[in-house]
Amino acid sequence: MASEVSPAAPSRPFSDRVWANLMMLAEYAEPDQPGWTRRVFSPAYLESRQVVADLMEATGLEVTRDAAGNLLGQLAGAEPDLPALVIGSHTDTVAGGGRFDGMVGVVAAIEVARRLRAEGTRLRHPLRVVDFLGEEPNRFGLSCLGSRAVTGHLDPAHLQLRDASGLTLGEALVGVGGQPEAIQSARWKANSIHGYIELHVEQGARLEETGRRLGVVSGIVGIHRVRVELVGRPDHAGTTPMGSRLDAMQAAAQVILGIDRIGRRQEGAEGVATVGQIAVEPNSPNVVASRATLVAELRSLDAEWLAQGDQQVAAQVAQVASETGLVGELSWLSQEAPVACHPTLRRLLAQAVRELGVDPVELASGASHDAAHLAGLGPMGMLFIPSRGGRSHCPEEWTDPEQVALGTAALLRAVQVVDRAQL
Ligand code: HGY
Ligand code: MN
Ligand code: MN
Repeated sequence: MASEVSPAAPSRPFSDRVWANLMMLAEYAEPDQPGWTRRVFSPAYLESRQVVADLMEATGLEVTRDAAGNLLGQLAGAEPDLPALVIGSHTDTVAGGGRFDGMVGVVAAIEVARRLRAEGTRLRHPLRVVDFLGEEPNRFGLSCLGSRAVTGHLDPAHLQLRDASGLTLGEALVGVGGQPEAIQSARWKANSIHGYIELHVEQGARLEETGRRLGVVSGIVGIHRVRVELVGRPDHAGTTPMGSRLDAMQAAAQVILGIDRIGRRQEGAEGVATVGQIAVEPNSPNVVASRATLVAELRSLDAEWLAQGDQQVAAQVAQVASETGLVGELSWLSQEAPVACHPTLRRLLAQAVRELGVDPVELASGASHDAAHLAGLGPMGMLFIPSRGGRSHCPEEWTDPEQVALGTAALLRAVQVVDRAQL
């Protein structure tokens, strides 16, 4: 792990500096985890965020941390009474994650602020650069912590969520400089932003497949996450006849296949369904499993598809429980609706991209983002740069340096265009 802060020197060319900062940030990884893991609340995350704060400060931004642990850097505008134009993303990763998902948006946003200052360009609106706390799912079962908080949707009840060790989310927040008792102070007033623009890697292969270099996002999928508990009975795996078992592992296998089928149904609208997490007890080769806990998620751009999916998951679990004699329980961890990007902002982002001599493509996002929450506060738009092979949430996640540089240039142009626009 890197031990000292080394913001890349201001004299470096624009593209080199963004890349250098990205690679420098990647050094702050959890040593005992695969890939470039830097999960929210980990020591590596804490260290890396100090680096981000130092980068913001070195750029001349006024740096603050709010009660939700968000890191904010503000650049004054020429008309200080105008609402802020907000840019940013997140710097936490999934376990075994990569170096680009989230980080590109934060590092590029800082670079945009640096460029504006270096060129002596003063925006009309204040520019707010944000590194939102914990966008990825975490051990408390709630993602997008920081962006939920600024929209007022991180509730006292959420702060009582516990991890496996019994620690509450509120207690964990204290560890990253948050103040759970003052969580509502992190909330931004309605209509207090001019707009929000997030640059992100696509995490899919559309750009690469169509040979396009920049994408303007049309909308972001909704995600419904549900925890399924299947409770059976522990028994000796050698002496208990097959017909006398209450086997939670076997029931879990049926539920997993059932949820996969739900994702494969294509009735007009499309979606995906995934069981990406499972824990079994006692997790021993010679004991029939007594309990299985799965977390499944459904994603779609279609709210109706998601609503039907919820019902089908519930029916699936009920059927498996009744056929196997186990107890099956469901609890929805989150039900986020699909979100459309702001039409005017979409048009302006496309215009900004064209001004760079690049033809943008419009595409939907199958990944979710802090932007989906920010849409509740004002106009929201996103720019995508390519992900090699469409790979993401894995160590191989990759975007070429020139693509990162082009994305940063597009973000800068977009900020300048949107600053002057009436949204
Ligand atoms: O899960 C997502 O879509 C995002 O990468 N956090
Ligand atoms: Mn992600
Ligand atoms: Mn992300």
